Amino acid sequence: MSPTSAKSLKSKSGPQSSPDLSQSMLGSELLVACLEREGVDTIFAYPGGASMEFHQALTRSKKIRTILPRHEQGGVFAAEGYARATGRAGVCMATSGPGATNLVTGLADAYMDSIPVVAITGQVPQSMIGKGGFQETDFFGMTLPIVKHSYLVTDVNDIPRVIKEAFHVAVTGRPGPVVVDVPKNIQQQRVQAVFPKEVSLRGYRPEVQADDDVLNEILGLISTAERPVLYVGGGIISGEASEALRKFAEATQIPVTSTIMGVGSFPETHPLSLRWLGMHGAAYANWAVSGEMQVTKNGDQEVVTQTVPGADLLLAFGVRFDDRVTGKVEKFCEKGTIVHIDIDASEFNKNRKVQLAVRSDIRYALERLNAMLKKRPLTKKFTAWHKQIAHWKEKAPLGYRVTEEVLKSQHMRDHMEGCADEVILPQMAIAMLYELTGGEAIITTGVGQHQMWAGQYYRYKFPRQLLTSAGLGAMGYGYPAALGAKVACPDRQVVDIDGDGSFLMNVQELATAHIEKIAAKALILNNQHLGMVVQWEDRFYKSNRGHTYLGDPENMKQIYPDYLAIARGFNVPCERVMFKRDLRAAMTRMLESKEPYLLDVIVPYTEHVLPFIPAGRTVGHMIY
Ligand SMILES: Cc1ncc(C[n+]2csc(CCOP(=O)(O)OP(=O)(O)O)c2C)c(N)n1
Ligand SMILES: [Mg+2]
Repeated sequence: MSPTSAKSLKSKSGPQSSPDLSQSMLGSELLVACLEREGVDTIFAYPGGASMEFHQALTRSKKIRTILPRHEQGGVFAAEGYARATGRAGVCMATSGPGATNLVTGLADAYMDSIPVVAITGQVPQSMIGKGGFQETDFFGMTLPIVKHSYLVTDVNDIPRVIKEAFHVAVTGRPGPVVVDVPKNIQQQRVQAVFPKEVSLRGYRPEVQADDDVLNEILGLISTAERPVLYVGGGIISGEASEALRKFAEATQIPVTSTIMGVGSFPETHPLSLRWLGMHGAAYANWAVSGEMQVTKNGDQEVVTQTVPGADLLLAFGVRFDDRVTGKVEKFCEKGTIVHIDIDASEFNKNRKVQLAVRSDIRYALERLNAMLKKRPLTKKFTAWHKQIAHWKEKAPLGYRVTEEVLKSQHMRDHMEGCADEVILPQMAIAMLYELTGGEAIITTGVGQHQMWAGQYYRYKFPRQLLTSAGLGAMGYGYPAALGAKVACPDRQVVDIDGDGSFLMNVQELATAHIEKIAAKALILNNQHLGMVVQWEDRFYKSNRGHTYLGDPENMKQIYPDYLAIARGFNVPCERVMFKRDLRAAMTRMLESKEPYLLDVIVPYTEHVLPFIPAGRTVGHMIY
């Protein structure tokens, strides 16, 4: 068998052909062949000295579309967007050193939100490792706390096994990011390809199923409960358990609240939906879980007492009791029995002690529960509980209005030219987007107030519809994630609802969108501020502005930066809207565009996201 160099491959079968697997190949070609075998159709890859061998091999792949992001962080966020939209592993690649370190935020994000990502990085040649050579960083070591698993490939023959394992680990059990670091000399070595058929990882058994006894116990708890609530999270989505959850909720008539990660796992338009809970969640969801509370003072001491009881049974499925959900954790569903089902036992009793912890694949558990309920239907209807919840929904619906603060704001003086009734509130713009897209769009977000409003004023009907950096809260996530989602789902409308601060953090990805013809839209709710930090300044720091203004202090009347000019530079169409009367037509043009599109909506910065439970406080402290 004659060795096949990249050059001879090119001359034999043209630049687009795959390497012939019957012949020996380069390590780099072998890795690309392995990716093809995993069904990878897209990779977000930025080249450099230590990874250009891979890029050379990628130019010859017929199956993989290589997208060049304009920053590695854009690439890993796009891979995450792809993964969140599909459930398949998102794949990104970077060179050693700065290329790899630029991936770190995205890996941390994928780790926090349990998103399957495979990140392939070039590394300096093995002979240079540990010598502090040009662009050497210990990427394996650096990322250890933020990956599900990682590999430093030290033998070219290991590539097929490593890649197969990497994808298996990323998507099975509790999903997460996997790093594969490959020294350059290994990419350049010749090898005879041998592909393993199966993966066998000692000690890794991601498939776990609850036994019937414990599931029966759960049904027993439901039958004796008066006020049960389902608290569901991202595990329902990654576990493909939405359909089973809907059947279970309908069979038991138990109301459902979700975490932000769980948004869409249960249709928010369903009568049993309590929307999402936590710091900025629906008041009625928080009350349903923890009860209504009153805070009184006893000298210096605060006393929190429950005035109306909340859930007496909390079914926590595929969640992790994040502090943004629980607030002061001792008061979270203080008086209820908690059943926690999760695939990852390390979450049990980590943040909140529970009465019953069950390790299981959530879809299996729900389907089994549904089968049991079919045989022995529940007779209870929880009528009084539903009445109480209806009362709470009436007492504190989500809502917004033009307040005195808005009318007196700098925004009004500088931009609105006395047209007070033409002001666009950020919530309004999102509600309009919901209407104009029929609630069908895939939404991504940045991080901040706009993110919370995107959660509140768009209603999500299906899983993988809201793609947001929840656990890490990484600004700059929105637009690159939208690109990844749009590449994965080209027939869907994909809109990034973004903040002016967040959007600017990965603004360079407008180039990727234009050059790669990815028609993801960006709706910027431009308040010229780091709005969420401003909100905290207003509430806790007497409105003293600590570097939260993003505009030009010497010319506050001007909108800064000028996204119209920026977008022009990228050849991306862009419009700016300041007055309500222009919003609908502009948004329609954005949605109808077949190209990437930017809509810069100028909104006041004075709005606060409500409801609001300050960090570490209780439902009794909720402002709504
Ligand atoms: C990378 C990063 N840096 C800083 C923060 C802290 N932070 C959270 S929200 C926020 C303000 C975001 O501003 P913008 O994107 O304009 O959204 P807005 O709140 O105004 O809607 C900041 C600075 C963060 N979450 N991520
Ligand atoms: Mg802002």
